Amino acid sequence: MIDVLVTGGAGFIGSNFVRHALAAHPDWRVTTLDKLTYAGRIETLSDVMDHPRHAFVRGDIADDVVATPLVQRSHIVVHFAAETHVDRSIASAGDFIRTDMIGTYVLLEAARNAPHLKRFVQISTDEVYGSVPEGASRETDEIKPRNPYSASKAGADRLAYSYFATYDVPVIVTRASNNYGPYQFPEKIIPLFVTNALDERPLPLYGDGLNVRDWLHVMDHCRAVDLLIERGVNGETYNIGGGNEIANIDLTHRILELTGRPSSLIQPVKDRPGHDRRYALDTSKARAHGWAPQVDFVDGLRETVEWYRANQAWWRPIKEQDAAFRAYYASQYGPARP
Ligand code: NAD
Ligand code: TDX
Repeated sequence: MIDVLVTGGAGFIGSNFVRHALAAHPDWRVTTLDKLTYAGRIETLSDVMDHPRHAFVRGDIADDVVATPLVQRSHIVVHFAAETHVDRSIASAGDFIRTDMIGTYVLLEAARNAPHLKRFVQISTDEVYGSVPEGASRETDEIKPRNPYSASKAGADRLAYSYFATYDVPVIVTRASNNYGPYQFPEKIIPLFVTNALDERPLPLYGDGLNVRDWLHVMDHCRAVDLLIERGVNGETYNIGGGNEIANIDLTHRILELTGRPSSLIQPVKDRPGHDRRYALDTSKARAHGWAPQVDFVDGLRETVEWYRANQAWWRPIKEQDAAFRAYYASQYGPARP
């Protein structure tokens, strides 16, 4: 059996990866290590909690007593755990430094002495390149992160590389574009706007709405990571993008169409400070290894809206009963309607 440690497996992408891994690899034994912060939920993994090849450990990646033995018994580490929301990093950066940088350092230190380790996947982000006014970022481009989230991710991204260059830890780094799909926490634009639209609540669009993101279906991301575990080259970095660039205002109109709601729900609000205008990735390197996104954005967005419509039992408790979420929402957007 191959022992695979997935950090952050109770979050959005990590949970989709755990399900994918268990289904695609009968010889993988998967351990999820997750602190269950506000963004991690045990309900997100409910269908695999009793799976015979899956174990769940609640713990902090920055706690070496918990994290080190888990890394040291693994053949593969896929490191998703992070603080991930740009707006929260702007409000308060401390947890981003602690988890994204120090937590990654703890895992990498453990990886230095892991006897069976074949692969350490550092899940990074297209945000490390900073705003890209034109063209598409290549892996060799300079990194210019511009907010505390992307700066902490850039630190982790390069720290992981340094552990390859210095200590031969078998690291690959992946930089994905904006993900969408089931189980995304309802503070990111797509789940926030879909769930607000379903409830006929305002959609708070930042600035002029012309910022562009490149959307990648979460399962296309999971398939890319899986393939690069097999075929990636240690020390290399791989961009993973969906090739679906769209301005936020156009995305918002599509969500309104799919939910059957009027454009009067759009509420222009103050812009995000330092708001990156555009991200875009050149993905030819990952494609040369045989990966290509499979999910068409029109279908993927429609299915995602349907998922949120059908799975209200997953997101309503967060939006309606979680005091911390409601406090965050009020501080970011003003008081929510009761
Ligand atoms: P998420 O916020 O949905 O999930 C993060 C998970 O990490 C949660 O389950 C949380 O409980 C856990 N976690 C946080 N701090 C932890 C700690 N100290 N110890 C253990 N667990 C901890 O995030 P996501 O959107 O699934 O992102 C996963 C990874 O992918 C992150 O590294 C993120 O930077 C990267 N990424 C995300 C996107 C995107 O569009 N969502 C795009 C590119 C890269
Ligand atoms: O209420 C909102 N209104 C709005 O206009 C929110 C939450 C967002 N936006 C805009 C800001 C961005 O231009 O939508 C765009 C997407 O915002 P987010 O969903 O917050 O994602 P982003 O900041 O692009 O970062 C995401 O992609 C890269 C993930 O959160 C990161 O973890 C990932 O690395």
